[in-house]
Amino acid sequence: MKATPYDPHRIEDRRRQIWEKRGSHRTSLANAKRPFYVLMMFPYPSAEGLHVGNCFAFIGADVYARYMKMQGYDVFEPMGFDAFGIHSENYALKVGEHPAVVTRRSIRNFKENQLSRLGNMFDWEHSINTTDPEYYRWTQWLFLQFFKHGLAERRPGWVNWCPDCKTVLADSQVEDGFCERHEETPVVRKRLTQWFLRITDFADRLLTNLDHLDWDEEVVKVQRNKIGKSAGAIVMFGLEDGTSLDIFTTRPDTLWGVTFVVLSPEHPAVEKLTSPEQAGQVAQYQQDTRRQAASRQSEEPAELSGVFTGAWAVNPATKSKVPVYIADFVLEDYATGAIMGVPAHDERDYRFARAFDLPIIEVIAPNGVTQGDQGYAYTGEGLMMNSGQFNGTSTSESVEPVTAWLEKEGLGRRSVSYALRDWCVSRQRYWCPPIPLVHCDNCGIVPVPEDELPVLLPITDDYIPDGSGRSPLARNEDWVRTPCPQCGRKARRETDGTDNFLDSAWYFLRYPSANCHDRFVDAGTTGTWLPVDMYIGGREHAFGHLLYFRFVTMALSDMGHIQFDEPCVRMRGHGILTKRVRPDDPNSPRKKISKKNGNIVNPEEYLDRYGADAFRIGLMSFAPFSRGGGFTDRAFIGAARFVERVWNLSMKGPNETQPDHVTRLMHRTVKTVGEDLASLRYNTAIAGLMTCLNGLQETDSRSPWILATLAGLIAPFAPFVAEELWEQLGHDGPDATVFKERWPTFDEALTVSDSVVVPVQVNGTVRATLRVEKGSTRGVLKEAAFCHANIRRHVAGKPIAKVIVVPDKVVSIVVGKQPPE
Ligand code: ANZ
Ligand code: ZN
Ligand code: ZN
Repeated sequence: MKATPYDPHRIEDRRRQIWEKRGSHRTSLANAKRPFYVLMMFPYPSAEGLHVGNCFAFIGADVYARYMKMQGYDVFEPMGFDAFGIHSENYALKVGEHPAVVTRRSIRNFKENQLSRLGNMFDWEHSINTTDPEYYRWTQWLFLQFFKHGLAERRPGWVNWCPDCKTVLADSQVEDGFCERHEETPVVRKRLTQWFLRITDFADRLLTNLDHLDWDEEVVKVQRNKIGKSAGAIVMFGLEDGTSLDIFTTRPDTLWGVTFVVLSPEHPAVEKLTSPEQAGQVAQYQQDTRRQAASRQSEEPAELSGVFTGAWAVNPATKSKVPVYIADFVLEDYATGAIMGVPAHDERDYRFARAFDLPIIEVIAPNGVTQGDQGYAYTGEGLMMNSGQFNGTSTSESVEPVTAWLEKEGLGRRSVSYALRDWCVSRQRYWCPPIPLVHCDNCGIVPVPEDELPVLLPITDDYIPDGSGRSPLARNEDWVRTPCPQCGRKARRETDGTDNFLDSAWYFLRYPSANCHDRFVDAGTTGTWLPVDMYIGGREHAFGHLLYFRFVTMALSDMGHIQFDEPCVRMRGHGILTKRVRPDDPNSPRKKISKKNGNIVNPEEYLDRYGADAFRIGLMSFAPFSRGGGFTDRAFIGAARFVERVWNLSMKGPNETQPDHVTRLMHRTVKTVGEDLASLRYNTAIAGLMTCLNGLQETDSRSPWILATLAGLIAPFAPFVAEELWEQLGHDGPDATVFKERWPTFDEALTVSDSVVVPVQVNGTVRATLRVEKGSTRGVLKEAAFCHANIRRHVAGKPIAKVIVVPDKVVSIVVGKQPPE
């Protein structure tokens, strides 16, 4: 064997060619015995190129995929491009190029110059691009299935509107009331006719299924919160005109303490209720609150505002009349959009009552003793009082009997509310798949026949949004005018497109069927490969994408198109990378790596300098993969050194050296690194590999088994070098690869280190005993002896005359007399 110095680029180019030639990363989907689908969140192909955060996520997912492959699974690791949407479009508008042109160029750059260099097992034969008509044809088909099953509906609704994007935003694109892309631009609420997908129909199932999913805990927590299930009752408050108001409460047991009612400013009953004297003020207030950002959903204003409507409602329990207000802290689209005010026991209601000088009636008494007005609401437990036949009932068991009583008396009913809102999927932008519907004066809304899909997005230069609330496509008369598919008369196309979250809500279904042209998925392939076995991605998508794709899966399953109702068995979130804004200044704060923070990292630079293997190890070694952490150049220098040392040791070729303690070290490393890989603890795995390498180098242990095991251990992280070393070890057949069922095995009995007890003497007297690994060197023993507290005490201040170490037997220290002061 000819020893060559470590040259990452030569090694990686050669290996890449071999993989390419052999089709090593092409999964034979039809012949898989142990299918294992590893999915990672596909990127939007930005013009800036691949972000180092993407690299971190993709490499972390690939390390896992490669480990599973070495366990004997047929691993499918696809990659694609989420190329529709506002990101790509806004960039195109900025540089004045057509989005299609920009997108095509960005995808090519991502794929050819960047993704292909990471060393991932991407199966490019099963790639997708959401802007490809072959793909969005099925996105449109999907929309039609929802439409045909009554799960897509067009109705007016309050939507988040970014005046800069000039379009509707999804809730997940609004951050604290500002547009995620325009951080200076407050999102306004607009009432527009939009297309909604009825995700709320699935709220309960989306929630209960979470109990059985092996998903990232934090993501599950966010989903639970955002679905926000609340059990309570709807209470009917009578109005003067004989009708009644439905009010949702989680505390029907506080009904006797209600002293006012508040409606949201947009509540449909407001017009009818408002007295002529109050009409002016009410209208003014409605206008003022409408102009405010959607942020009122997230923050509680310090000052509560509101206006009296002039109307009164009847408390069904006490029959007393209470005033009806409107106020913007009551959300129009939550529960019934109306609340009953219980100032004695709800903090917000208390502040409202004090602001508007409304009575406060105590109905819950801690220990049965009334409190009087203490300057705040009593929200704790207690006994009901001033509540008729319920007096003395403990709050821990009061909700149920009060609800039963309301039902019996016909004054209310049990009810559950969800915080989850329907998904507004329509977008008034150009760069999205057109909704495949036609508006006909004669027939109403008519779907485009499925065999006429896709409705192609016309390639035109007239794509700039005008802020009218309508898509630029609406100006394209040639495109809009179309005969009605049903009656053939003149009709008009729907001009809204769909949210790009719809593209990404089903992409995982399409990868295995990427080459299936007559159906949205091939049933057989889908049966073999889905649901996804492991999904790795950012937790910031917990509420958006990760909920939508569960919903779409559930709906398709109910329609009978697929046989499972959850998209993936396991999901793990990864952390984010941070970096000092000024790398040379240790006081400079660490921030998420992003263009905005001015601490961008160009992955190509690192790939050029260190090669992909070291880039991968460096990226995976900063911090726990699931947490993320600080990016430093040092990690890459260390990683490159490590790979080089592995290379050099192996290049010396095998010898006969394999001491017992090294055997144990290897077995232990195989075990712990395997466990770390299975749990995505990559940084710990790398630390373990480094310790192992030190042990091998110290003893120059290079038995054939050691070298083969080492190649296997590093393979998930450093696939290029691992394959080369594997070949050097004699596996040079046409299909030889370290990845095929080659994860090293270990013997549990050999994973525990063999230890011995070594006495430490000072001037002939045993002063301590050390438990050390058998075969520990003189240096290790000496250091351990001098670290021992008792030994330190006995030698303190005295000159050391002699230290004799007999490995595995004894450490003997001879000290002189303490020198006089
Ligand atoms: C009276 C009451 C007394 C309430 C009390 C609470 C404590 P969650 O848990 O979030 O479901 N509420 C109902 N609809 C609302 C809306 N559209 N906008 C704002 N607040 C609304 O909260 C349910 C409680 O939030 C309901 O119970 C109602 O106030 C208020 F001591 O009714 B409660
Ligand atoms: Zn915006
Ligand atoms: Zn018609």
